[in-house]
Amino acid sequence: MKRVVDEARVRSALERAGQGHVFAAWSKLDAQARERLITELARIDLDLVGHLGSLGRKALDPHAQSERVPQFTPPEVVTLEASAKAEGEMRDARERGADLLAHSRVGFLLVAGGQASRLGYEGPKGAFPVGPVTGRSLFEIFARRLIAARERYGTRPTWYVMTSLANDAATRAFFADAGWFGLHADDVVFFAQAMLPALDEQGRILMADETTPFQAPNGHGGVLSGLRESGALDHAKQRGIEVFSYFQVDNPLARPADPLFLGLHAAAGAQMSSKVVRKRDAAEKVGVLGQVDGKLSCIEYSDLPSGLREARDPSGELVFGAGNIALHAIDRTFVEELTRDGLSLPWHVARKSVEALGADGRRGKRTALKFETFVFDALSFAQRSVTLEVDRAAEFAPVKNATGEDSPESARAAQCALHERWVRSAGLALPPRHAQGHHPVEVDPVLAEDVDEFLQRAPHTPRISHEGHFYG
Ligand code: UD2
Repeated sequence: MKRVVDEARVRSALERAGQGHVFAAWSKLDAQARERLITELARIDLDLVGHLGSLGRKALDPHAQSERVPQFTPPEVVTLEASAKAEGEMRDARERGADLLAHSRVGFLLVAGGQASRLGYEGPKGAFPVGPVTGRSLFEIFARRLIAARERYGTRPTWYVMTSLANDAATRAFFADAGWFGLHADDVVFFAQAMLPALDEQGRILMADETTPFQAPNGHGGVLSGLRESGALDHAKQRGIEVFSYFQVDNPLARPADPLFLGLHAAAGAQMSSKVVRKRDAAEKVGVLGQVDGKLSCIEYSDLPSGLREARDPSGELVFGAGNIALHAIDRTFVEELTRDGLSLPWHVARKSVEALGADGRRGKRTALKFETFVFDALSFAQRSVTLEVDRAAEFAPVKNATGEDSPESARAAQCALHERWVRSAGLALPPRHAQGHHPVEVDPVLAEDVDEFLQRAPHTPRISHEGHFYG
């Protein structure tokens, strides 16, 4: 009885919203399939869908594009040169960051809800094997970095892992099978980000099949509301966490327990800070940090006018060269403020080709509009922020594509190149070069996270295998 009432309510709401087509197959469905469809549809926020539909139409309409080009200015960056000069200041910041880590004031926040479509990998992206000698997964490498923090600072790291509906169960199972990589199960907190229906070019809900609306994760900006809605934000507060160290699942060189960055952020009284690397060249497709109409933002590659993209300062450096590597320090209280009355980050629309039902009811390639919010859009709400430039070779080797640039192969080569330098500095022997040109060496983060630690920590006898030399 109850379901019939719900069905009538859901149906009339969808019809009023101009979305009645989702019932196209109704007469062919059995009772169970009808139940499934109604349950799925009842979850959709139709006001939001209406809003996104009009945003989508605007994004597709060439006449509706913004008439005014915003004012772009470069950000203030703590550069590598400046940090070398201000040695005392950096030492103080490092101590402050170490103190935060030692008192378990830092929560590690990984976003792993993406769909890894460019990589073309079936499982959760974090399960992808990327350790050049050990074949360790991205998740395991990150876990080793948290264990390194536990050992260095005598702390108890809490790790928040954002998944999405598509990979939540597989991610949890991967961690459980691996015994949480040596962390306490209690200290790893999973939460799934929200999903949103994808729309066609007319703003109608796309159907993946006759009973399932096509859904996609709501972007990494969903981490902020996800923290609150899942209870993870309260959990962090109860644990005395003051700042989240945010990182993305695709970068095996990400160093979420970096005392310098965390200390600079805290010393500046910042709400949200970022690490950047100097862009390889003007054409590199990463977002850059910059001021947009006086507000700090990350400017996506396609949004920066080409003249500014190429512009260089008198020393020959790119004016907009602070490439975003998606490592942020975000205060817990800042997340609380931002999400208190419902978060309103701007929506970004992407046009993608997906397998879905067409107006004829047949499955095939369809154009979908997907809607996402981006975490870095929260930067413009921060009163204070630190932008720290770091060495790309030491901190950024993302796995994005199946081959070529930013692929598993380039990420493995970058890890080897970094560790090769440490091994050379210690005057140790290297294994023969790999067919791809690098010496296959890998250093466990628990042994060393930089060259100084590598030089300090003995003994240095690698485990030698067919795959290369492993120091751990
Ligand atoms: C991102 C940045 C780019 C640059 C680059 C550095 C955006 C839009 N662009 O490019 O400026 O900084 O990274 O590596 O971010 N994710 C979720 N849920 C989602 C979508 C993504 O958890 O709904 C995660 C995903 O699992 C991954 C990360 O966010 O860890 C990056 O997502 P992406 O691959 O869409 O971003 P990308 O590579 O286009």
